Amino acid sequence: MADTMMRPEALSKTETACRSCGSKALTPFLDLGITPLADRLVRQNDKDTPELSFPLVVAVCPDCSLVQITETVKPEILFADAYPYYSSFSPALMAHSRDNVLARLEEKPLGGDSLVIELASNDGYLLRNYVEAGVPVLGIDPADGPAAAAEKIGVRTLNDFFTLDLARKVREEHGPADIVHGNNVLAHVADTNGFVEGIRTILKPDGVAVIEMPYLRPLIEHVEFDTIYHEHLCYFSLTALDHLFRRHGLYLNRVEQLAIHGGSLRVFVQPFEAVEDSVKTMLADEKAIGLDSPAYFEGFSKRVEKLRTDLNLMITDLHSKGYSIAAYGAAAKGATMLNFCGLDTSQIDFVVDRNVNKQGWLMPGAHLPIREPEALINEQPDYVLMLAWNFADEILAQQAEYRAAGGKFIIPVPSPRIV
Ligand code: DWN
Repeated sequence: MADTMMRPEALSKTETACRSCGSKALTPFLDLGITPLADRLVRQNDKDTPELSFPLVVAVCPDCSLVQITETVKPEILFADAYPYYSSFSPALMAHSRDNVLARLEEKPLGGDSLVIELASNDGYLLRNYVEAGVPVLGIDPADGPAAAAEKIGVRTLNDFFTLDLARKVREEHGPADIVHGNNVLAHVADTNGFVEGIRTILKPDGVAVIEMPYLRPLIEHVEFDTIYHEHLCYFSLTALDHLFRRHGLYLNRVEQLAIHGGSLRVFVQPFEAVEDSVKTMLADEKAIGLDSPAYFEGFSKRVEKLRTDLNLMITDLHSKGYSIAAYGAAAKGATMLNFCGLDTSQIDFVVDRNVNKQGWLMPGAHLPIREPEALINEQPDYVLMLAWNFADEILAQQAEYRAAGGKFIIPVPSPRIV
């Protein structure tokens, strides 16, 4: 292990059983090495301190099809107080969330005696829309900063991890919920089964849980390997989700495919079975391509290695010709991209990000200094590596001035290309 890395055994556990069904037949298919924590930004004066780093190996369960990483890092390490992710920094995500709430309000008449709960409610980015509609809400989020920001805008928030114990307390003290939202959280929890049982615990018998998560199929098809990091323990297919929810008396009755985050699913889960065609069709499609079996994942690591080779060739060629290179998006996925491809300040001068809570810090591992987006205009680097490629359209539009002055973006997935 590089002397910049430190792996205290007590802070993580290597799993040998499937996180969902407990199978011992986990089949590894991708090894991204021992890497620092993608969201654990580094303070300037800590840059010479060895960073916490852990194995990042991806495996598939042949029994329930769940794709998962095999190392579980303690949550208190992963989601430390300085956890800098604030959803409200993305206008696209805010619009996406507002549309979600408006659609729910269309489908289900809610009023003053209703309750909507969001798990991992962050800074109130989604529940604020229910508050505006006069619907009582309860946010649950372990990150101090975002939870405090939510309270400031009138979103009542429990600053805690959602567990089965907390679910029982919430049901007792706040009552069951008509709607439970959970966006990009199911993949983050170490106790997957306890979390799902907790969802069932806080749902009304006629309630619905509306859960969003990145979808495994585009991850594999578009080589979105950088969305793999220690905070994301699971990578879901509909087949694996169906097994998981049914184990807890919850039924995946409806599914929508979404473009956000490189391709996501929005699943509608209820305590009664009423499975719609959207689910039957997607399950059949997954079976038809073999997404439910380990053979589908053979060869993925070769495609990831080819992306790394191609990106390194492009960056090295540009750099050797004297072009200046920066990056956009101090995203968790950016840390995986940089560290797996071995990119750092020897080729890339800095990264910009609109999240003011990230500016002034360094990216994990690569130690790119995080600056404000205006630095692209002020310094006009020749190229910018788009680490937050899932928001490429929004960012390219936002950076029209930089591009008009001749600046070019490198989009790394599914294969590196210059726009
Ligand atoms: O599950 C998760 C995914 C869904 O979101 C979380 N664990 C963390 C997060 O992953 P990420 O860090 O890769 O997040 P994003 O939202 O894909 O990263 C976007 C980054 O780019 C953020 O730091 C915000 C920034 N940004 C920006 O600087 N200007 C984003 C937009 C849209 C912009 O215009």
